[in-house]
Amino acid sequence: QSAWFPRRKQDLDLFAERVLSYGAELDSDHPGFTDDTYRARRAAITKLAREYRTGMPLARIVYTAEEIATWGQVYQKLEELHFDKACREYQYIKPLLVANCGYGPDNIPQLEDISRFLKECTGFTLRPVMGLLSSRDFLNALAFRVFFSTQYIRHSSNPFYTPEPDVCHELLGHVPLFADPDFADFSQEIGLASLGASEEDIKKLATIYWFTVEFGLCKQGNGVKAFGAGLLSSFGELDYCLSDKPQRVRFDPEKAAVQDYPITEYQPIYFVADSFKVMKEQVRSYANRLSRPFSLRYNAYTETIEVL
Ligand code: H2B
Ligand code: FE
Repeated sequence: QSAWFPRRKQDLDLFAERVLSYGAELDSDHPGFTDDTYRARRAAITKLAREYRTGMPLARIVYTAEEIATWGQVYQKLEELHFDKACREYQYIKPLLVANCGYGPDNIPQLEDISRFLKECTGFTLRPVMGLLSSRDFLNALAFRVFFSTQYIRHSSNPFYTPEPDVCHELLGHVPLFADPDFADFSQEIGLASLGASEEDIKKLATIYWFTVEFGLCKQGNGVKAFGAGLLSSFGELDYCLSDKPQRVRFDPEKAAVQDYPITEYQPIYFVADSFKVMKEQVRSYANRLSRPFSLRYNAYTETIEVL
């Protein structure tokens, strides 16, 4: 039998402490580095993530007026942009999140409410995380339809910038599409492919994740719209990605898997998917071609991985 990987949803509890960066500690170039109140707040919220175990209700955070104001600024600015740049699936789901999960400019929604809603839509759930996980740990969770989400918000000094994921990125960028059945299937497909994968294949899958879940575009009618969370939660790049400046090519997992990309500037190249359904099939057959000495099946009743 090859390397260990999570077989049961509870196994994801083991990843909680394995954060690569940030979490409770902040780097010296972080906007909140010299703000002791912000650091204490982060420490309190990340402590709850560290203590979380599968099956527990997700802690409710009472956000401060300052935090809600930061959220409100981001929320309103993005809403204007989403109107003609976000894919139709996003536009369809957003009002459902307003109606069911407390989305709005004056309220930061609670992970618990979102997680329950997503569970009813597609079986996806959220769990809190302290900060960035390794690609392997992060992708492995998707096999169980679990998305690791941060629960703190960016520093108020710069509402339109964050060097790391925060609730604005997770809740406005990622969450809506996990309510879409094809997108959910697609995400789980990447997760299943990552279980017990070689380092080389993890890198490829993480790159596919980057060019789809984070920075993906898709065809829509005669046009092209954004569905990647990194785009949907970014003011500048959402405009830029659909302008005539970057290159746009049809999504092909073989190509996307080995495409170089910058992480601190706008992408020079984007991949355009035909649809979530097509993208899901493409990734499924790509994953089947990766070599692994076993095959897997997810048992949704027991929430376990069966190794065949
Ligand atoms: N960890 C966390 N907490 N959130 C992410 O969005 C994330 C991560 N993305 N680890 C991963 C890495 C992504 O960049 C790919 C899969 O490497
Ligand atoms: Fe993200």
